[in-house]
Amino acid sequence: MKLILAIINNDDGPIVTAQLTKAGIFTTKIASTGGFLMSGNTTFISGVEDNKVDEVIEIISKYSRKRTQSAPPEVSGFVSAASATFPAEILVGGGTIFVLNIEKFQHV
Ligand code: 2BA
Repeated sequence: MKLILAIINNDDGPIVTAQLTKAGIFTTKIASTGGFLMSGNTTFISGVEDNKVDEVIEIISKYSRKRTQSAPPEVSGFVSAASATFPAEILVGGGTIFVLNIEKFQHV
């Protein structure tokens, strides 16, 4: 069994939730904040059988769009100090997905 943690854009949260549920995947959504842009994103937690991992990744990939986001002034300042060629528009997403082994799962 695996634990999937997936961080996606808030705007894609509802469609990803709907599609995971439609596919019979149990999931928990957590409101999270990106450390770099300091803006809200959505983190999904799903415990799934090994043979479901690829399907979950496929759904998240399909419904999480890449988008550019303007860096807020504090990040732009850091960015331009770090490198003159770094854009103030930052490419975010689609999804950032981690797959972890589950040692034990109990639903009591
Ligand atoms: P944020 O940390 O707000 O990052 C937003 C976007 O800013 C990132 O998009 C990436 O394009 C850029 N970025 C992040 N950290 C950077 C840095 N130190 N220097 C330059 N650019 C940086 P994504 O890579 O698509 O990440 C979207 C969100 O996923 C992140 O929001 C964060 O909440 C999460 N994330 C991404 N990679 C992660 C990781 N290795 N561990 C934990 N969370 C991660």
